[in-house]
Amino acid sequence: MTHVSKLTFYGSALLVGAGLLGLTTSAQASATYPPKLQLALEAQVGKPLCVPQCLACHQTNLGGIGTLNVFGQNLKTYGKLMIREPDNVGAKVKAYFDAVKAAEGTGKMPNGDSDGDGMSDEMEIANGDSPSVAFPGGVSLFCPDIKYGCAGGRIAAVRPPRDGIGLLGGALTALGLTATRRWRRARRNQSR
Ligand SMILES: [Ca+2]
Repeated sequence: MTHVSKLTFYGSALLVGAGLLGLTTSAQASATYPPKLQLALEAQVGKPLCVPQCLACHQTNLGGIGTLNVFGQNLKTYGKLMIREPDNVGAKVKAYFDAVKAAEGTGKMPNGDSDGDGMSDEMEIANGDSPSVAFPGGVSLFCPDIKYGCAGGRIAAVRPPRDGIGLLGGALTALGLTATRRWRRARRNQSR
């Protein structure tokens, strides 16, 4: 690899790595939501729960705008739960389930069964199942990260994508920064 192409390669690695780290950071920007959601749902179902991941309300663990799953969309539509208001998660989650109870027997939305599989969101969450993925696909899907790390000997097949992207971003950024330092040192030595 020539000197110039080396610089281009390491520079690209730095940019891509920083970009991926930015992506990870933006996904984790709502890191306060999961524990707040855990408390709100525990109050709702009356039993201890895991800390739900972004998948609880989003289509992937990257989260982000425009990626709500059906349960997340129902929390937004009927509970008025919005982005960047973690302090209101408890009240908004309660508002959703209150709206579900108020609509019972009326045939009006919300019916409290986001994925339409006949089992209520509340019951699925209490069982650790996803309220967004119809039975049997959503069984034990509510806390996939927890299952990956410590599920009594059961290990999930793949690591959640957010971790992979974070590691890749960190590695590429480190590679780019190391190369930049080497290049500066080499230039300093040349100019002496
Ligand atoms: Ca359901």
